[in-house]
Amino acid sequence: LLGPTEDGSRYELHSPTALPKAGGFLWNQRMMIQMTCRGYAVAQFMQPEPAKYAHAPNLEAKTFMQPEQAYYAHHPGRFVYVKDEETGDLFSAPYEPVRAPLDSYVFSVGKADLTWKAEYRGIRVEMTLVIPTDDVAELWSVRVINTSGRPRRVSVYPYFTIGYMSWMNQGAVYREDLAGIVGTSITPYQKAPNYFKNKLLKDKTYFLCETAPDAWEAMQEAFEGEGGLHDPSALREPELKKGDALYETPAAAVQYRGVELGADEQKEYRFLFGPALDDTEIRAMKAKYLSAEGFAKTAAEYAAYIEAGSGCLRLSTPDAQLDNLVNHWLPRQSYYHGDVNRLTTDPQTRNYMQDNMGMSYIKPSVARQAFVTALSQQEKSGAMPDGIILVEGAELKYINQVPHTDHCVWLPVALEIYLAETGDWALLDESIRDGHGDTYTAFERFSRAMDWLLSDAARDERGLHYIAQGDWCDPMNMAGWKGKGVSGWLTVATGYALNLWADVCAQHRPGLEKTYREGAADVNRAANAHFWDGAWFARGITDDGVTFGVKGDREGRLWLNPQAWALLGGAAATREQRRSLMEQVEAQLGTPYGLVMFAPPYTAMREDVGRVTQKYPGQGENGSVYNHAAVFYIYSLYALGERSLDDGDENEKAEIADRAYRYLRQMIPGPDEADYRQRGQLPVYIPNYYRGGWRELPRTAGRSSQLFNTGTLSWVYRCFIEGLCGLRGDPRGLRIRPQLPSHWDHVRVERRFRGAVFDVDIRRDSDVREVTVEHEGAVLPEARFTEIEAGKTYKLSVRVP
Ligand code: CEZ
Repeated sequence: LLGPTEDGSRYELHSPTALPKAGGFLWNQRMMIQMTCRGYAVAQFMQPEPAKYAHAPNLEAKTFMQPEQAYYAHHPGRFVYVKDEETGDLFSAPYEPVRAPLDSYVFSVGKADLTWKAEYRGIRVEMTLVIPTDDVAELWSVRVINTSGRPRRVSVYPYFTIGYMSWMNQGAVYREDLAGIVGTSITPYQKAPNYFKNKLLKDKTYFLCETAPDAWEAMQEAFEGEGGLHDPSALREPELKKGDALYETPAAAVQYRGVELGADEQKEYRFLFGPALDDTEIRAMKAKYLSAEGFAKTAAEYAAYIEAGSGCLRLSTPDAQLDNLVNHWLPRQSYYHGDVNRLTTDPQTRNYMQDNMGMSYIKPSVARQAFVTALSQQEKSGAMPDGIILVEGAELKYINQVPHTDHCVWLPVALEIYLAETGDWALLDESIRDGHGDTYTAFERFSRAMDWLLSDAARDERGLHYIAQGDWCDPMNMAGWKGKGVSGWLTVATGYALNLWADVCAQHRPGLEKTYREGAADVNRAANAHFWDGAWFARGITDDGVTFGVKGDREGRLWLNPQAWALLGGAAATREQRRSLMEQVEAQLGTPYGLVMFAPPYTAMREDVGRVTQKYPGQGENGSVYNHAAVFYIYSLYALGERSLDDGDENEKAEIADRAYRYLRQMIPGPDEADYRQRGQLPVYIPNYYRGGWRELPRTAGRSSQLFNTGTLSWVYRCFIEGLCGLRGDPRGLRIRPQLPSHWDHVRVERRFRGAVFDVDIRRDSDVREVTVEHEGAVLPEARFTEIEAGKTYKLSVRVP
């Protein structure tokens, strides 16, 4: 059904129906396109706000990318119809809209391209999509191959949707001079000032052909006729009518008529599809890209761009499928997040910090700049704003108009990774000026953010953290909207942030460590006094003083985040607490598809918790396997495992490492076929959630959201690098503390770190009592490699008990 190619660099799916929503995505800093195995597309580009050049057939609301995107016959897509001129037989590649029963089919996701092969009765169509590194366009090659062993005569009709461009003005015509169809529109607006804002928008959509077609149709309705998209009327005529669209929905359909193909002969076509301001731009794009050389050059450049984000870890473990994800796809997805910030101009502050935190492993200079950018937007109070503006003049949209109280927490969290990876402590001495005209060093700004978390603005008289209209959980918008409700998660997370900051102070400004250490202790004391519910930590206390996420709750009884961050930040101070909450998490939140974010899911609105309770049970934040929350917990296990490595309790260590690994493995689709079918997704990215409700709604449990925008990545990558492989930087060098699952005896790792390469061979050895590291025949005095020289390769042999 599916599997990686031999060198692991691609994933191939052999059915268009088994995982109908499975897809892949390509991006650059200006655009993103997600395409399904069946030929549907969601593409957007920045100008500077996200916009579309292929639209739905009706007016679309502007929103962020949706999970479990619904596709329908007229959904934007890229298709090629083929008609046998002798028999009238029709099929389409990749699969939609005709849905003919193909004789063979392959959808192949590469890191820098997507390809499809669809064969029907001796004719094979191969489609390849590549995008440029620094322009908005789709480069399509279409090859039509006669595999039937006898001469054939076919008509080939690429059909690319342009869709409903505008209710003010839209149309399309074929342009001889460009050899292609150009759709023209005016982005609808009503306020006069918007005329000036919109003037330079790319309101044209072009579909250009390298080989001029014999005929075309630019009007969607004329193409489809009464036959419907699965059997368009226009294809029942010998030739397309060369029609135009005059305030009618545009489409780009062209015909290569009566193409003669000898046995084994093939024809190759190239097309360019994208948005433009005017003819000059279209002509320039055509000259630059639409040729065999242009395509080859673009593909090579784009592959090099993707390669630059290949990360710092190559794993070779007993689990080949896992290696495949870690070595090929995880850094790629993380790179996407860090390099384009989910194609928004105002990322949520916590997303911005976490997406960039993954860049510490991939392109640390980007992460560094993100700290500077974020800190330059710090408020006078020391608080961090809802949303970081990345483009001058951009507006705070959607969720950024709702007050959330957790943004400061993410600063030291992201900093910890950055410093561990780079050792770039000089960042803390950078002077950063903000919009109010104040200048502080980065160090001072971090301190001010931590001071804010400890201030009365952030905490109530009990020392608990206000939640306002949400914390990490965006839709938990009514637990504290009257100004009193507090967050259990944010309180224990603040304990973590303060402890992390105290660690930084210990290195950088030792005199300040005590303040933050005491602050953390105070926060953790308050958390224990008010949130510990006997066996786990509660999720919060509402405006009316009702504690929720507690054993008495029928729904939303146990939430993962407070447990994870209580482990990280030290609120779960005793061994009994830790054992208890770990057991409860396992028992109440465990499913074959990973840990759900809480259980049981809500089935009705709780007005004192908020709209999270209104989401469909098991979907999104309402108790799905929300991978971001799951990975916090997994990371907290690795962090705990590291601590217990120091304590030296062998059984506990093994148990924690096994749990962490199991939860991590469950985050990846496969490897058995039933699991792939249930999740419906290829293991080329980690989605933001899999459906929960494993007990309540088993039919849909495990189903992937197909949404690859998620804060999960940085943390998953970190879990592999620092947790499982135990190769984490510190001020003195590289510490080595692997936490392998107990059924693994041997792992080989290539780890890039501070300019050097570590070739690490990790083996279990019943003779050793602690991690032992050998370099060039000598055992290191401790499990840490110091005095690293950039450019060097070090071979380490590591033995673990
Ligand atoms: O968005 C994410 C946010 O981007 O939800 C996370 C949050 O931590 C991230 O910052 C958990 O709430 O508004 C909504 O209901 C949306 O569902 C968002 O909460 C959610 C979506 O996954 C975005 O695609």
